[in-house]
Amino acid sequence: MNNHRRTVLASALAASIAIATPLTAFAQKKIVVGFSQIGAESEWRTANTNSMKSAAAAAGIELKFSDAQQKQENQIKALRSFIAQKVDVIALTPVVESGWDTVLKEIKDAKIPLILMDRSVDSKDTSLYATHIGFDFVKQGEMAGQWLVERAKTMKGDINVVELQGTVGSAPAIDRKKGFEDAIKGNANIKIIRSQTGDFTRAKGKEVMEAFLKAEGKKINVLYAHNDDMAIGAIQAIEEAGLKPAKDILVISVDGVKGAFEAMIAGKLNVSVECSPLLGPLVMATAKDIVAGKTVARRIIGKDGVYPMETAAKEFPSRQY
Ligand code: GYE
Repeated sequence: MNNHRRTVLASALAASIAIATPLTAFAQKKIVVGFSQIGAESEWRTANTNSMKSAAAAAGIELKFSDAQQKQENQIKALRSFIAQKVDVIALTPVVESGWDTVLKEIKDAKIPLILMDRSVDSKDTSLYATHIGFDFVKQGEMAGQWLVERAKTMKGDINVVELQGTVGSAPAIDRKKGFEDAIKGNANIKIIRSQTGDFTRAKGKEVMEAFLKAEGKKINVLYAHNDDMAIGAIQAIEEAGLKPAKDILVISVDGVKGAFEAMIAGKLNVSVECSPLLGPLVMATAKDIVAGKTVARRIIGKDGVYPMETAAKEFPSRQY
């Protein structure tokens, strides 16, 4: 390129910048949200991640997504990197409830608004986050327990329950356990004879159910799983042990994912308590409100409900996740 052409191009470029600058100055800056997700342990989690990503795209928000592979330390690292990048809003789904105070204080000091999504923290200082968009996990456990209390009216003798807990120390595992126990409390014949974590995964749910079956065999009347994936894994273990899930052993779980509806339609799962993972649109709308300086609700509760197997076929076509 000769010198003359270079000069012409350079001045054309300068002119276009001069024209472009005042225009873009009025255009709205894209909101950047840093999102620390737990991982991909369940069908629920995958639906939740997809909901966050598609809602961000639809809202014109840039989402910085970080997968913690179930480790709190990875989440803390991701949060610190969001602070360093000066994102506009941080969204966090804390894998466990405890141990967040220090990093949440760092986020607050950096003046970055924080949205807790799905799971909660046990921090006493609620000023550390702008809002918690999540669920009443105790209520979900109660709904599961109430279903069993009703069903128990048609059963005789002791009702022995085995429980597959979610991730140790996580809000849904702690609260779904408590809610279920509260609901069955007045029924002396309903007993939880074994309770262990299955990490919210199919593989671990199957493995732990195999151990339960080995130890307790035909004494088991009911399985209560804190999520559908563990229930689906356990159903396989029940079948491999030559027993009929939902008949020889009643199966109760939480989430309401497609896999659970399929299992209910196949007559292998008795009931699933819904906990909708489709929080993305709500999170993005809230992030926009926060950036716009609007006051947002401190607590927003997602959709829940109870779906017994009898309703599954009718409901299935309209399920969104
Ligand atoms: O029930 C389970 C997932 O935190 C509500 O996490 C969520 C739970 C959900 O892995 O399937």
